[in-house]
Amino acid sequence: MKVNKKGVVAIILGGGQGSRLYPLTETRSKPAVPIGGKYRLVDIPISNCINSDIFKIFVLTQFNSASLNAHIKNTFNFSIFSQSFVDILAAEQTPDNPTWFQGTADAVRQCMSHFLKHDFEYALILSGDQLYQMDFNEMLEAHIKADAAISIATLPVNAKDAPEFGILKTNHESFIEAFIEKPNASLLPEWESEVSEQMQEKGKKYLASMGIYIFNRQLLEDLMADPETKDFGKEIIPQAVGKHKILSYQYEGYWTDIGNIDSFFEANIGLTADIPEFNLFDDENKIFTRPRLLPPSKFRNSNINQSLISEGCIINANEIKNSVIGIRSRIGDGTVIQHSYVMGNDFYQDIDEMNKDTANNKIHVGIGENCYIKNALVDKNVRIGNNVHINGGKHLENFTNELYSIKDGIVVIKKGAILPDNFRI
Ligand code: ADQ
Ligand code: ADP
Repeated sequence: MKVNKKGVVAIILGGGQGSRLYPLTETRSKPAVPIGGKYRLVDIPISNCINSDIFKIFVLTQFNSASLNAHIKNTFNFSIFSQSFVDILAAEQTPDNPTWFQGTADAVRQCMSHFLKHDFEYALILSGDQLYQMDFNEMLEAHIKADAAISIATLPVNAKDAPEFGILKTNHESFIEAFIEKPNASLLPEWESEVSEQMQEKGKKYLASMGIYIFNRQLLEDLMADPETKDFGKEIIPQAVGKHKILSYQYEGYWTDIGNIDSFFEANIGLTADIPEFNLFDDENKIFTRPRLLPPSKFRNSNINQSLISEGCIINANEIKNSVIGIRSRIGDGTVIQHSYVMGNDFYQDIDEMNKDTANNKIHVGIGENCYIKNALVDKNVRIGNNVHINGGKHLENFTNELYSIKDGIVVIKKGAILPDNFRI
Protein backbone atom coordinates (compact mmCIF):
# COMPACT_ATOMS: atom_id res chain seq x y z
CA MET A 1 0.00 0.00 0.00
CA LYS A 2 1.28 3.44 -0.86
CA VAL A 3 1.04 6.10 1.81
CA ASN A 4 0.52 9.59 0.52
CA LYS A 5 3.33 11.29 2.41
CA LYS A 6 2.20 14.73 1.34
CA GLY A 7 -0.95 14.02 3.31
CA VAL A 8 0.69 14.16 6.73
CA VAL A 9 1.45 17.10 8.97
CA ALA A 10 3.46 16.51 12.10
CA ILE A 11 2.63 18.49 15.23
CA ILE A 12 5.33 18.33 17.90
CA LEU A 13 4.17 19.21 21.41
CA GLY A 14 7.23 21.14 22.41
CA GLY A 15 6.41 21.58 26.05
CA GLY A 16 4.31 23.14 28.72
CA GLN A 17 6.05 25.30 31.27
CA GLY A 18 8.91 22.81 31.38
CA SER A 19 8.90 22.75 35.18
CA ARG A 20 10.01 19.10 35.34
CA LEU A 21 13.21 20.04 33.48
CA TYR A 22 13.89 23.12 35.62
CA PRO A 23 16.50 24.70 35.80
CA LEU A 24 17.43 23.71 32.22
CA THR A 25 14.24 25.49 31.12
CA GLU A 26 14.84 28.60 33.22
CA THR A 27 16.06 30.63 30.25
CA ARG A 28 15.05 28.58 27.23
CA SER A 29 12.02 26.72 25.95
CA LYS A 30 12.01 22.97 26.38
CA PRO A 31 12.60 22.08 22.69
CA ALA A 32 15.83 24.12 22.83
CA VAL A 33 17.36 22.12 25.72
CA PRO A 34 20.72 20.71 24.53
CA ILE A 35 21.01 16.90 24.46
CA GLY A 36 23.86 14.54 23.55
CA GLY A 37 26.51 17.31 23.49
CA LYS A 38 25.50 18.88 20.18
CA TYR A 39 21.79 18.34 19.58
CA ARG A 40 18.64 19.90 21.03
CA LEU A 41 15.57 18.04 22.28
CA VAL A 42 13.50 19.11 19.28
CA ASP A 43 16.01 17.49 16.89
CA ILE A 44 14.81 14.03 17.97
CA PRO A 45 11.15 14.19 16.84
CA ILE A 46 12.04 16.37 13.82
CA SER A 47 14.69 13.87 12.71
CA ASN A 48 12.23 10.99 13.12
CA CYS A 49 9.83 12.91 10.83
CA ILE A 50 12.50 13.62 8.23
CA ASN A 51 13.70 10.00 8.32
CA SER A 52 10.05 9.01 7.73
CA ASP A 53 9.77 11.45 4.77
CA ILE A 54 7.42 13.77 6.64
CA PHE A 55 8.42 17.34 5.84
CA LYS A 56 5.56 19.52 7.08
CA ILE A 57 6.34 20.00 10.71
CA PHE A 58 4.98 22.33 13.38
CA VAL A 59 6.61 22.74 16.80
CA LEU A 60 4.22 24.01 19.50
CA THR A 61 5.94 25.68 22.38
CA GLN A 62 4.80 27.57 25.44
CA PHE A 63 7.25 30.37 24.92
CA ASN A 64 9.43 31.37 22.08
CA SER A 65 13.14 31.79 22.59
CA ALA A 66 15.85 33.30 20.47
CA SER A 67 17.91 30.12 20.71
CA LEU A 68 15.02 27.92 19.51
CA ASN A 69 14.29 30.25 16.61
CA ALA A 70 17.92 30.49 15.60
CA HIS A 71 18.34 26.72 15.86
CA ILE A 72 15.29 25.91 13.72
CA LYS A 73 16.03 28.63 11.18
CA ASN A 74 19.68 27.62 10.79
CA THR A 75 19.08 23.87 10.77
CA PHE A 76 15.91 22.97 8.93
CA ASN A 77 15.93 25.14 5.83
CA PHE A 78 14.59 23.15 2.95
CA SER A 79 14.82 23.99 -0.73
CA ILE A 80 12.59 26.87 -1.88
CA PHE A 81 11.28 24.49 -4.54
CA SER A 82 9.80 22.14 -1.96
CA GLN A 83 6.80 22.72 0.28
CA SER A 84 8.69 21.47 3.32
CA PHE A 85 8.95 23.49 6.54
CA VAL A 86 9.51 23.41 10.28
CA ASP A 87 7.41 26.19 11.85
CA ILE A 88 7.41 27.20 15.50
CA LEU A 89 4.02 28.17 16.92
CA ALA A 90 4.33 29.74 20.34
CA ALA A 91 1.71 30.70 22.90
CA GLU A 92 2.26 34.39 23.05
CA GLN A 93 0.74 35.38 26.37
CA THR A 94 1.77 35.16 30.01
CA PRO A 95 1.03 32.27 32.41
CA ASP A 96 -2.00 33.99 33.93
CA ASN A 97 -3.46 34.95 30.60
CA PRO A 98 -6.15 32.45 29.51
CA THR A 99 -4.72 32.17 26.02
CA TRP A 100 -1.55 30.48 27.39
CA PHE A 101 -1.83 26.81 26.26
CA GLN A 102 -3.91 25.05 28.92
CA GLY A 103 -2.80 21.52 27.96
CA THR A 104 -1.74 19.45 24.97
CA ALA A 105 -5.13 19.47 23.21
CA ASP A 106 -5.58 23.16 23.96
CA ALA A 107 -2.19 23.84 22.35
CA VAL A 108 -3.32 22.01 19.20
CA ARG A 109 -6.71 23.78 19.29
CA GLN A 110 -5.16 27.24 19.50
CA CYS A 111 -2.98 26.51 16.49
CA MET A 112 -5.64 24.69 14.44
CA SER A 113 -6.11 27.56 11.96
CA HIS A 114 -2.41 27.33 11.04
CA PHE A 115 -2.65 23.58 10.36
CA LEU A 116 -5.85 23.85 8.36
CA LYS A 117 -4.22 26.14 5.82
CA HIS A 118 -2.35 23.03 4.66
CA ASP A 119 -3.54 20.19 2.57
CA PHE A 120 -3.30 17.09 4.78
CA GLU A 121 -5.27 13.95 5.52
CA TYR A 122 -3.54 12.83 8.70
CA ALA A 123 -2.14 14.70 11.68
CA LEU A 124 0.76 12.99 13.45
CA ILE A 125 0.96 14.34 17.00
CA LEU A 126 4.27 13.83 18.78
CA SER A 127 5.75 14.51 22.18
CA GLY A 128 8.80 16.74 22.32
CA ASP A 129 10.52 14.99 25.20
CA GLN A 130 11.14 11.41 24.17
CA LEU A 131 14.22 9.61 22.91
CA TYR A 132 13.50 7.01 20.22
CA GLN A 133 13.95 6.21 16.53
CA MET A 134 10.71 5.21 14.87
CA ASP A 135 9.52 4.93 11.26
CA PHE A 136 6.18 6.74 11.33
CA ASN A 137 5.31 5.39 7.87
CA GLU A 138 4.83 1.92 9.30
CA MET A 139 2.41 3.34 11.85
CA LEU A 140 0.63 5.32 9.14
CA GLU A 141 0.32 2.23 6.96
CA ALA A 142 -1.19 0.29 9.86
CA HIS A 143 -3.59 3.18 10.51
CA ILE A 144 -4.79 3.25 6.90
CA LYS A 145 -4.97 -0.54 6.58
CA ALA A 146 -7.10 -0.80 9.71
CA ASP A 147 -9.32 2.08 8.52
CA ALA A 148 -8.79 3.65 11.94
CA ALA A 149 -9.92 7.14 12.94
CA ILE A 150 -7.15 7.48 15.52
CA SER A 151 -4.00 5.42 16.10
CA ILE A 152 -1.91 5.45 19.25
CA ALA A 153 1.62 4.09 19.41
CA THR A 154 1.84 1.79 22.43
CA LEU A 155 4.45 -0.24 24.23
CA PRO A 156 4.38 -2.77 27.05
CA VAL A 157 5.52 -1.44 30.45
CA ASN A 158 5.89 -2.95 33.93
CA ALA A 159 3.79 -2.25 37.02
CA LYS A 160 6.32 0.24 38.40
CA ASP A 161 6.12 2.46 35.30
CA ALA A 162 2.44 1.96 34.43
CA PRO A 163 1.05 4.71 36.75
CA GLU A 164 3.09 7.28 34.76
CA PHE A 165 1.31 6.54 31.50
CA GLY A 166 -2.02 6.27 29.77
CA ILE A 167 -2.82 2.53 29.98
CA LEU A 168 -5.15 0.78 27.56
CA LYS A 169 -6.78 -2.50 26.66
CA THR A 170 -7.41 -3.75 23.13
CA ASN A 171 -9.62 -6.30 21.40
CA HIS A 172 -8.18 -9.13 19.27
CA GLU A 173 -7.92 -6.75 16.27
CA SER A 174 -5.78 -4.28 18.29
CA PHE A 175 -8.55 -1.71 18.55
CA ILE A 176 -8.60 0.09 21.89
CA GLU A 177 -11.59 -0.77 24.07
CA ALA A 178 -10.62 0.99 27.28
CA PHE A 179 -8.17 3.71 28.30
CA ILE A 180 -7.20 5.20 31.64
CA GLU A 181 -4.76 8.10 32.07
CA LYS A 182 -2.09 7.43 34.71
CA PRO A 183 -3.95 4.84 36.78
CA ASN A 184 -3.39 4.50 40.50
CA ALA A 185 -1.24 1.41 41.28
CA SER A 186 -4.19 -0.17 43.12
CA LEU A 187 -6.18 -0.27 39.85
CA LEU A 188 -3.47 -2.04 37.85
CA PRO A 189 -4.69 -5.67 38.18
CA GLU A 190 -7.71 -4.76 36.02
CA TRP A 191 -5.49 -3.32 33.29
CA GLU A 192 -3.26 -6.27 32.34
CA SER A 193 -3.00 -7.07 28.62
CA GLU A 194 -1.90 -10.05 26.58
CA VAL A 195 1.68 -9.32 25.52
CA SER A 196 4.43 -11.33 23.81
CA GLU A 197 6.24 -14.03 25.83
CA GLN A 198 9.39 -11.89 25.82
CA MET A 199 7.53 -8.92 27.37
CA GLN A 200 5.70 -11.22 29.79
CA GLU A 201 9.08 -12.45 31.07
CA LYS A 202 10.13 -8.85 31.75
CA GLY A 203 6.91 -8.24 33.67
CA LYS A 204 5.76 -5.77 31.00
CA LYS A 205 2.10 -6.69 31.11
CA TYR A 206 0.51 -3.26 30.66
CA LEU A 207 0.06 -1.53 27.32
CA ALA A 208 1.04 2.12 27.63
CA SER A 209 0.35 5.03 25.30
CA MET A 210 3.59 6.58 24.03
CA GLY A 211 1.78 9.90 23.51
CA ILE A 212 2.23 9.48 19.72
CA TYR A 213 -1.07 9.82 17.87
CA ILE A 214 -2.38 9.81 14.29
CA PHE A 215 -5.73 11.54 13.79
CA ASN A 216 -7.77 11.73 10.60
CA ARG A 217 -8.07 15.38 9.68
CA GLN A 218 -11.83 15.80 9.96
CA LEU A 219 -12.02 13.98 13.28
CA LEU A 220 -9.27 16.15 14.78
CA GLU A 221 -11.12 19.24 13.60
CA ASP A 222 -14.37 17.98 15.17
CA LEU A 223 -12.72 17.01 18.47
CA MET A 224 -10.96 20.37 18.72
CA ALA A 225 -14.28 22.19 18.45
CA ASP A 226 -15.01 21.59 22.16
CA PRO A 227 -13.00 24.16 24.17
CA GLU A 228 -13.63 22.24 27.41
CA THR A 229 -11.25 19.42 26.49
CA LYS A 230 -7.74 20.56 27.33
CA ASP A 231 -5.63 17.42 27.18
CA PHE A 232 -5.22 14.38 24.92
CA GLY A 233 -4.44 11.94 27.73
CA LYS A 234 -7.02 13.19 30.21
CA GLU A 235 -9.96 13.96 27.92
CA ILE A 236 -9.68 13.55 24.14
CA ILE A 237 -8.53 9.92 24.07
CA PRO A 238 -10.68 8.54 26.95
CA GLN A 239 -13.75 10.27 25.50
CA ALA A 240 -13.06 8.94 22.00
CA VAL A 241 -12.87 5.30 23.16
CA GLY A 242 -16.06 3.46 22.21
CA LYS A 243 -17.06 6.22 19.77
CA HIS A 244 -14.29 5.92 17.20
CA LYS A 245 -12.01 3.20 15.82
CA ILE A 246 -8.77 3.68 17.75
CA LEU A 247 -5.90 1.42 16.75
CA SER A 248 -3.12 0.41 19.12
CA TYR A 249 0.10 0.34 17.09
CA GLN A 250 2.44 -1.70 19.22
CA TYR A 251 6.11 -0.81 19.28
CA GLU A 252 8.84 -2.77 21.00
CA GLY A 253 11.99 -0.79 20.14
CA TYR A 254 13.92 1.56 22.43
CA TRP A 255 11.84 4.47 23.69
CA THR A 256 12.28 6.56 26.76
CA ASP A 257 10.71 9.63 28.24
CA ILE A 258 13.21 12.44 28.87
CA GLY A 259 10.83 14.87 30.52
CA ASN A 260 12.48 15.17 33.95
CA ILE A 261 16.03 15.78 35.17
CA ASP A 262 16.60 12.19 36.23
CA SER A 263 15.46 10.58 32.96
CA PHE A 264 17.12 13.32 30.89
CA PHE A 265 20.42 12.77 32.69
CA GLU A 266 20.28 8.98 32.40
CA ALA A 267 19.38 9.18 28.69
CA ASN A 268 22.44 11.34 28.06
CA ILE A 269 24.78 9.14 30.08
CA GLY A 270 23.21 6.10 28.37
CA LEU A 271 24.67 7.35 25.08
CA THR A 272 28.14 6.47 26.41
CA ALA A 273 27.34 2.74 26.79
CA ASP A 274 29.31 0.24 24.67
CA ILE A 275 26.24 -0.37 22.53
CA PRO A 276 23.80 2.42 23.42
CA GLU A 277 20.13 1.67 23.04
CA PHE A 278 19.74 4.92 21.15
CA ASN A 279 22.05 4.78 18.15
CA LEU A 280 23.67 8.02 17.04
CA PHE A 281 25.93 6.11 14.67
CA ASP A 282 23.27 5.17 12.14
CA ASP A 283 23.40 6.37 8.53
CA GLU A 284 19.79 5.36 7.92
CA ASN A 285 18.41 7.27 10.90
CA LYS A 286 20.50 10.39 11.23
CA ILE A 287 19.80 12.88 13.97
CA PHE A 288 19.82 16.19 12.18
CA THR A 289 21.11 19.25 13.96
CA ARG A 290 22.71 22.56 13.24
CA PRO A 291 25.92 22.24 11.19
CA ARG A 292 28.20 24.60 13.10
CA LEU A 293 31.49 24.16 11.23
CA LEU A 294 33.44 23.84 14.47
CA PRO A 295 37.12 22.82 14.56
CA PRO A 296 38.11 19.32 15.71
CA SER A 297 38.49 18.81 19.46
CA LYS A 298 41.98 19.08 20.92
CA PHE A 299 43.32 17.06 23.87
CA ARG A 300 46.37 17.24 26.11
CA ASN A 301 47.35 14.70 28.79
CA SER A 302 43.80 13.39 28.97
CA ASN A 303 42.56 9.92 29.72
CA ILE A 304 39.18 9.67 27.99
CA ASN A 305 37.09 6.61 28.67
CA GLN A 306 33.59 5.60 27.58
CA SER A 307 32.64 9.18 26.75
CA LEU A 308 31.22 11.29 23.93
CA ILE A 309 33.26 14.41 23.14
CA SER A 310 31.66 16.94 20.80
CA GLU A 311 33.38 19.20 18.29
CA GLY A 312 35.33 22.32 19.06
CA CYS A 313 36.55 21.39 22.55
CA ILE A 314 39.90 22.22 24.15
CA ILE A 315 40.47 19.56 26.79
CA ASN A 316 43.43 19.30 29.14
CA ALA A 317 41.52 17.31 31.75
CA ASN A 318 43.27 14.48 33.56
CA GLU A 319 40.30 12.11 33.20
CA ILE A 320 36.89 12.06 31.55
CA LYS A 321 34.86 8.93 32.18
CA ASN A 322 31.25 7.92 31.40
CA SER A 323 30.47 11.47 30.40
CA VAL A 324 29.07 13.53 27.55
CA ILE A 325 31.04 16.69 26.76
CA GLY A 326 29.30 19.33 24.66
CA ILE A 327 30.47 21.65 21.90
CA ARG A 328 33.21 24.23 22.56
CA SER A 329 33.95 22.88 26.07
CA ARG A 330 37.15 24.06 27.69
CA ILE A 331 38.43 21.92 30.54
CA GLY A 332 41.60 22.73 32.47
CA ASP A 333 44.63 20.64 33.53
CA GLY A 334 44.24 18.00 36.20
CA THR A 335 40.43 18.06 36.21
CA VAL A 336 38.47 14.81 36.60
CA ILE A 337 34.94 14.45 35.24
CA GLN A 338 32.95 11.29 35.88
CA HIS A 339 29.37 10.29 35.07
CA SER A 340 28.42 13.80 34.05
CA TYR A 341 26.94 15.75 31.16
CA VAL A 342 28.75 19.01 30.40
CA MET A 343 26.75 20.94 27.79
CA GLY A 344 29.59 23.14 26.56
CA ASN A 345 29.54 26.74 25.39
CA ASP A 346 27.78 28.97 22.89
CA PHE A 347 30.92 30.92 22.09
CA TYR A 348 34.71 31.05 22.46
CA GLN A 349 36.58 33.62 24.47
CA ASP A 350 39.56 34.95 22.55
CA ILE A 351 42.97 35.39 24.18
CA ASP A 352 42.41 39.14 24.77
CA GLU A 353 39.15 38.49 26.57
CA MET A 354 40.76 35.79 28.70
CA ASN A 355 43.65 38.06 29.61
CA LYS A 356 41.18 40.80 30.54
CA ASP A 357 39.27 38.35 32.73
CA THR A 358 42.50 37.26 34.40
CA ALA A 359 43.45 40.90 35.09
CA ASN A 360 40.00 41.47 36.63
CA ASN A 361 40.10 38.27 38.72
CA LYS A 362 37.22 36.93 36.66
CA ILE A 363 36.96 33.23 35.97
CA HIS A 364 37.20 32.14 32.33
CA VAL A 365 34.35 30.46 30.48
CA GLY A 366 34.65 26.69 30.91
CA ILE A 367 35.90 24.41 33.68
CA GLY A 368 39.13 25.27 35.49
CA GLU A 369 42.09 23.22 36.73
CA ASN A 370 42.15 20.37 39.26
CA CYS A 371 38.36 20.17 39.59
CA TYR A 372 36.46 17.02 40.47
CA ILE A 373 32.97 16.75 38.94
CA LYS A 374 30.79 13.68 39.43
CA ASN A 375 27.05 13.03 38.85
CA ALA A 376 26.51 16.53 37.53
CA LEU A 377 24.73 18.20 34.68
CA VAL A 378 26.62 21.36 33.76
CA ASP A 379 24.59 23.78 31.63
CA LYS A 380 26.13 26.03 28.97
CA ASN A 381 28.44 29.02 29.37
CA VAL A 382 29.42 28.35 33.00
CA ARG A 383 32.60 29.71 34.53
CA ILE A 384 33.95 27.15 36.96
CA GLY A 385 37.14 28.11 38.81
CA ASN A 386 40.06 25.92 39.94
CA ASN A 387 39.85 23.15 42.58
CA VAL A 388 36.05 23.08 42.43
CA HIS A 389 34.60 19.88 43.90
CA ILE A 390 31.14 18.70 42.85
CA ASN A 391 30.14 15.28 44.09
CA GLY A 392 26.52 14.55 43.20
CA GLY A 393 24.71 11.49 44.48
CA LYS A 394 21.78 10.22 46.48
CA HIS A 395 23.41 11.51 49.70
CA LEU A 396 22.37 15.04 48.64
CA GLU A 397 18.95 16.54 49.41
CA ASN A 398 16.92 18.40 46.77
CA PHE A 399 17.98 22.04 46.77
CA THR A 400 18.06 25.14 44.58
CA ASN A 401 19.76 28.54 44.60
CA GLU A 402 20.83 30.97 41.88
CA LEU A 403 23.93 28.92 40.96
CA TYR A 404 22.76 25.32 41.03
CA SER A 405 19.95 22.89 41.79
CA ILE A 406 20.06 19.36 43.15
CA LYS A 407 17.36 16.99 41.93
CA ASP A 408 17.36 13.27 42.73
CA GLY A 409 21.05 13.50 43.64
CA ILE A 410 21.99 15.09 40.30
CA VAL A 411 23.73 18.44 40.66
CA VAL A 412 22.60 20.84 37.92
CA ILE A 413 24.90 23.85 37.47
CA LYS A 414 22.78 26.60 35.96
CA LYS A 415 23.48 28.23 32.60
CA GLY A 416 26.07 30.97 32.94
CA ALA A 417 26.73 30.24 36.65
CA ILE A 418 30.06 31.37 38.10
CA LEU A 419 31.56 28.98 40.66
CA PRO A 420 34.61 30.51 42.39
CA ASP A 421 37.86 28.63 43.06
CA ASN A 422 37.58 25.92 45.78
CA PHE A 423 33.75 25.90 45.60
CA ARG A 424 32.34 22.62 46.99
CA ILE A 425 29.00 20.86 46.59
P1 ADQ B 1 2.54 13.15 29.71
O1 ADQ B 1 3.87 13.05 29.04
O2 ADQ B 1 2.50 13.23 31.20
O3 ADQ B 1 1.56 11.97 29.21
P2 ADQ B 1 1.93 15.80 28.99
O4 ADQ B 1 2.59 16.38 30.18
O5 ADQ B 1 0.62 16.29 28.58
O6 ADQ B 1 1.70 14.31 29.10
O7 ADQ B 1 2.99 15.95 27.79
C1 ADQ B 1 2.91 15.43 26.48
C2 ADQ B 1 3.83 16.26 25.61
O8 ADQ B 1 3.24 17.52 25.38
C3 ADQ B 1 5.20 16.58 26.21
O9 ADQ B 1 6.16 16.63 25.19
C4 ADQ B 1 5.02 17.94 26.82
O10 ADQ B 1 6.22 18.64 26.89
C5 ADQ B 1 4.08 18.58 25.81
N1 ADQ B 1 3.19 19.57 26.40
C6 ADQ B 1 2.56 19.52 27.59
N2 ADQ B 1 1.81 20.61 27.78
C7 ADQ B 1 1.96 21.38 26.69
C8 ADQ B 1 1.48 22.66 26.30
N3 ADQ B 1 0.67 23.33 27.09
N4 ADQ B 1 1.88 23.17 25.11
C9 ADQ B 1 2.71 22.48 24.31
N5 ADQ B 1 3.21 21.27 24.61
C10 ADQ B 1 2.86 20.73 25.78
C11 ADQ B 1 1.30 11.78 27.82
C12 ADQ B 1 -0.05 11.08 27.64
C13 ADQ B 1 -0.01 9.69 28.28
C14 ADQ B 1 1.16 8.93 27.65
C15 ADQ B 1 2.46 9.71 27.86
C16 ADQ B 1 3.64 9.05 27.17
O11 ADQ B 1 -1.09 11.87 28.23
O12 ADQ B 1 -1.22 9.01 28.04
O13 ADQ B 1 1.25 7.65 28.24
O14 ADQ B 1 2.33 11.01 27.27
O15 ADQ B 1 4.81 9.75 27.51
P1 ADP C 1 24.62 26.62 19.32
O1 ADP C 1 25.84 26.21 18.58
O2 ADP C 1 24.42 25.95 20.65
O3 ADP C 1 23.37 26.59 18.48
P2 ADP C 1 25.19 29.41 18.88
O4 ADP C 1 26.55 29.37 18.31
O5 ADP C 1 24.08 29.72 17.95
O6 ADP C 1 24.88 28.12 19.75
O7 ADP C 1 25.10 30.47 20.03
C1 ADP C 1 24.00 30.37 20.90
C2 ADP C 1 23.72 31.70 21.43
O8 ADP C 1 24.86 32.25 22.07
C3 ADP C 1 23.31 32.66 20.34
O9 ADP C 1 22.10 33.28 20.72
C4 ADP C 1 24.47 33.58 20.25
O10 ADP C 1 24.04 34.90 19.90
C5 ADP C 1 25.00 33.58 21.66
N1 ADP C 1 26.39 34.02 21.71
C6 ADP C 1 27.29 33.95 20.74
N2 ADP C 1 28.45 34.52 21.11
C7 ADP C 1 28.28 34.96 22.37
C8 ADP C 1 29.11 35.66 23.32
N3 ADP C 1 30.36 36.02 23.03
N4 ADP C 1 28.59 35.92 24.54
C9 ADP C 1 27.33 35.55 24.86
N5 ADP C 1 26.49 34.90 23.98
C10 ADP C 1 26.96 34.63 22.76
